[in-house]
Amino acid sequence: MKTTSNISNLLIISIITLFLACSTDNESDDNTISPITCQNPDSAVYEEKDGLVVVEFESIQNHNDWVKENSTTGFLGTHYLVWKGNQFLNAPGNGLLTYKIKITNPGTYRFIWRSRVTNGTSGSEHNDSWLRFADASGFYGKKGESIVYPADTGQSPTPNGSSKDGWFKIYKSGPADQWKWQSSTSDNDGHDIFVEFDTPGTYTMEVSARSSFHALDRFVIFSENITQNDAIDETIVLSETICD
Ligand SMILES: [Ca+2]
Repeated sequence: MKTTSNISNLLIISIITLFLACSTDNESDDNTISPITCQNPDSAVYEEKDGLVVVEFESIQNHNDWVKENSTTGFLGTHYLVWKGNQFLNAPGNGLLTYKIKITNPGTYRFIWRSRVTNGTSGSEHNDSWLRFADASGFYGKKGESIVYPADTGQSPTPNGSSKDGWFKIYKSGPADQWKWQSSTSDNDGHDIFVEFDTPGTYTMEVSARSSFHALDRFVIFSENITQNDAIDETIVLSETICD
């Protein structure tokens, strides 16, 4: 009996601990929501709400050799992530960041990140990283009527410049010393990035290192009923995290 009782107590304590770990209300007075710490870092999921996903890059628990910094001013949230390792100009998948996104409103969404160059004065160096949505129904670049698909997915055409294994090289243009909302693919022919989610479910967004000193601050994924200006509004409420 005593052993059974001890086991019961342990079970209850475990359940309460799990409940607290997953249900803590971290919303503060401003627009930020502190990231929930899931016992299994891979179980954190960002929830789409009303066609919008807004995530601080630094909110991920496992940032896999990206440096979490706050020394370059003008970032949003508490930090940004910057890659200071080797460059992987034609080798996506290194320094992998994985963000799980729970979609409840299927449809076509646009993707934009806020990033900047943190080394030197050239706006066209240290200005890109890799992006992939491998399990989405569609992932492509669009400029007017022109559509490009990531390489090695059996689709064509593919973008100018680097693309490999379903990954797009995503770059920003403009001055080096400014944070900017821009995600373009196809060199010298910038196409905007779109993702299609045909059914409700949890999808995986992956980012990996390409150019050193490219810093990632925040990303948004937004449906066609939301304007870009509304999506990138810096006072917008961040997506909630759950431990799935
Ligand atoms: Ca940030």
